[in-house]
Amino acid sequence: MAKILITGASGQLGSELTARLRQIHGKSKVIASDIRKPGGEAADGPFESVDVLNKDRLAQVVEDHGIRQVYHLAALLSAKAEQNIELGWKLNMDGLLNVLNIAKEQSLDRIFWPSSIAVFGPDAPKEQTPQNTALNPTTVYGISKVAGEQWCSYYHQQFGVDVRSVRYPGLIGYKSLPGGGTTDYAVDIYHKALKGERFSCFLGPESKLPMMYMEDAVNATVQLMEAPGDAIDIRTSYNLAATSFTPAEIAEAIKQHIPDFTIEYEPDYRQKIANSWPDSIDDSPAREQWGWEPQFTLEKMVADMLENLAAQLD
Ligand code: AKB
Repeated sequence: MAKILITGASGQLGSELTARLRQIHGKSKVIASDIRKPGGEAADGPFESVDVLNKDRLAQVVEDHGIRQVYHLAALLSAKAEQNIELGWKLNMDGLLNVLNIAKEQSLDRIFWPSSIAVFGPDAPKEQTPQNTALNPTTVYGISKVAGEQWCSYYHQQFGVDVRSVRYPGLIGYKSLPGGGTTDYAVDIYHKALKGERFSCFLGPESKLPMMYMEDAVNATVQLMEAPGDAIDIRTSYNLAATSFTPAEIAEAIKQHIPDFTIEYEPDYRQKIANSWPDSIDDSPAREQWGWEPQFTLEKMVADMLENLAAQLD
């Protein structure tokens, strides 16, 4: 197996994907990179300190390690990008263009880049949002994801770069904390519940959003990257779905395990971002073209999350 580079490897998805790809391909084949060192399982293996905005350094690391595939995850998420729109745009756009140009220049085999449900804005249907519909995002993060999708498609068409992408919903896992997203509440809630603390939610009780357990997200990513090229019809990014729930629904599911758990609602600026996103997603092209099928419902995810997080916090 040719070598893999992961950018943003210290982040919520990066740390889990690094661990999984090392299990599959071997530790020495998967190089983690970030501006900060990874913790947990992802710390166990080769690491390079790389700022994706420094193209020369990134290109050098790719060349020095004989990298053939890049999982480019370094980005600013929706809430953080809204608070620093210039950095959000610069990191999310220039970082991606650096990776795409290196892929072109060094004829890399395959690139993975995450898009998001944030590509959709208020003009898109809220329920079962289809793959192709009005996008018109109202966040800088969403704008950067729409532009990024178009760049991926362009580099594929013009230069033959084999770039693949999914539009992740909110991701929920126990191994690492997210940072700067609008869906982060759905991870923080478990930490508070297990500590016996009251949880203050920054979204209102009825804010329904598409969500996914980390194991499903990692499986989808690996499945897409292993699919034969002729199965990949969409070179912008695939809709991807597992479950959808509101803060009130996840709180209720947690109460089935921790009856004393209490939640209060104090919506802040992130409410506006959540309001602009879909409630649920139609991911039929991913299911039909490369066999995507999620394993985790809300109830299954809550049970697994509480069990694993409790063991970790012991
Ligand atoms: C965020 O909340 O910004 C992310 C996302 C949905 O892309 N989790």
